[in-house]
Amino acid sequence: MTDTARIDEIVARVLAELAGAKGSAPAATGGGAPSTGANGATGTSAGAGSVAGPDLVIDLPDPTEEEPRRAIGVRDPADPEGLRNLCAATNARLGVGRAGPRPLTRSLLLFQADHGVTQDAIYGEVSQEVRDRFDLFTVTTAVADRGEYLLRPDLGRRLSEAAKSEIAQKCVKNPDVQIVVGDGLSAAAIDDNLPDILPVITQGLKSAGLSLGTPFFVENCRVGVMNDINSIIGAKALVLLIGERPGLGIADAMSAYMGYDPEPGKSDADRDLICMITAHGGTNPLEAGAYVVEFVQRMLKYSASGVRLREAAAG
Ligand code: B12
Repeated sequence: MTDTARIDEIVARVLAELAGAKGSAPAATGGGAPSTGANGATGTSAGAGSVAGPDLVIDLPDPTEEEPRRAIGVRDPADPEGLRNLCAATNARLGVGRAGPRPLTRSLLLFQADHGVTQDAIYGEVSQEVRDRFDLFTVTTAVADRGEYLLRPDLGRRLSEAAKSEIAQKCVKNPDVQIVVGDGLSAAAIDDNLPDILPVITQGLKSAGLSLGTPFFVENCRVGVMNDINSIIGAKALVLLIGERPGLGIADAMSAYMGYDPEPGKSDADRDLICMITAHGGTNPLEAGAYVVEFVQRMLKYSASGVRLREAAAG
């Protein structure tokens, strides 16, 4: 028997067993997180076709779905209920079990799938549709490309020369509040949350009688760019909506970094932030928008942010 014939025979036998186990030829399950998709593999060999039909799909469950993600992998735990309660109390990877000294295949697949989602978030681009929906024009920092962005945070804190002149030309000067959107470390954070949070912030600030600057989008953006921006705009307060470093499980969290009168030389001690803005287990973006409005009003009331705001508010 040739090698190919033997391999076909083995494949045919495995497929027959699988088809038998599932009752009939299984269909792709699909579903799950869009950025990971289903982990399907299609059986196409002549042997497969002859045993279970050419449409047979061997499909593993999507490890990022809630049920497999939360499944307990420890075999015969001494205290099953205790372990269940412990695992239910956190998103951390507890009770995953092991196969000898190694992780279970499903733990490894979940880790790899989650890692894939973070890579998509970090290397992805904020959709043009979202930028257009809010009339955001795009400027860049002094970073040349995404690779440099990751290696040189200092360049992500400075506007490019072209950005400076575009902002100077297009933006209203000296508003009460300037809103800026930046990709930061997660494009998904902006795509998923901006449509909910931005209208709440804009409406809330306007209802409070505050004047708003011209919002825009900064590509390859770091938090510190707030200083460069405001040295052109001269707003009383600046709000930067930016993608946070993605975690292994939640990759679309946004932060709102806020500063009173940002200017070159100011640091994170002069800023405040609301973090983990996401509909996937963080602060819902609609609710977070309301916090931002409240916080900005506080900054304006005390003419301060960061540590100084704490001191001023404490009297
Ligand atoms: C990475 C990180 C750090 C790094 C930042 C270094 C770096 N180059 O990235 C290090 C380890 C230094 C750090 C330190 C601190 N951090 Co931190 N950090 C984070 C983390 C995990 C991600 C931030 C991120 O993605 N930013 C977006 C990217 C695009 O910004 P960036 O320009 O690359 O980096 C800037 C910001 O990350 C900023 N930053 C980081 N932490 C903090 C905290 C505060 C209060 C401010 C104003 C700014 C700030 O500093 C960087 C340089 O400007 C978040 C968790 C989260 N869910 O966001 C916590 C988080 C932002 N950090 C937090 C805290 C409390 C701190 C510290 C005050 C801890 C301490 N007691 O010392 C210090 C303050 C540091 C500072 N910059 O003054 C809290 C803030 C809580 C809040 N709402 O006020 C968070 C949300 C974690 C948490 N859940 O508790 N942090």
